[in-house]
Amino acid sequence: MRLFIAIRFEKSILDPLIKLQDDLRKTGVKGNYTKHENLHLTLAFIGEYKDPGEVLDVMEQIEFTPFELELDGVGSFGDIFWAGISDNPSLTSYVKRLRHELAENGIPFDKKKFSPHITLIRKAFYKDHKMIPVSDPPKGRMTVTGISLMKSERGKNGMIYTEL
Ligand code: 2AM
Repeated sequence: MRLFIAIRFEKSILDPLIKLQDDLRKTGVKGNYTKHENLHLTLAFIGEYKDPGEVLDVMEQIEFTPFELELDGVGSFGDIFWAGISDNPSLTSYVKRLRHELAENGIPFDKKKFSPHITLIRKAFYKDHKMIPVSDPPKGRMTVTGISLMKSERGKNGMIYTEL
């Protein structure tokens, strides 16, 4: 089973992200737009793993206190276009403890540095321009009250993410 650990969003964050996607589509930005129900912030990518119960047990051991999450700007990694979030020590501290506990318990995960981003478009391109045009970056905030273990499967119409 392909697994990752993520924050799922409330309307206050989803709506501005969806509005930006709609605006970019209208402007003529092409690419593989993340479906609304798939928008999330990944904290750790585990990949193929046999036992999600074991991962949930580890997650339950980690102290968690609700914290605020706020959108902040947009950016790109190559042709991946994303929305960013404000500097967030509570999130950074949680991710550090999460990854430490995964490692301690022998659960594999992608060790790339944590660069919080919300992927909005893959293979994004806009005519012959280098930059994706954004005049009004999305704004929104929410209180994160829980962290989700997600399963990822390839469906007939793209990826299907299910919370476990
Ligand atoms: P991305 O949006 O930057 O591609 C499900 O694939 C989620 O896990 C996505 O948010 C994806 O990030 C993230 N992820 C992190 N590392 C990954 C990896 N090595 N392979 C696939 N997805 C990864």
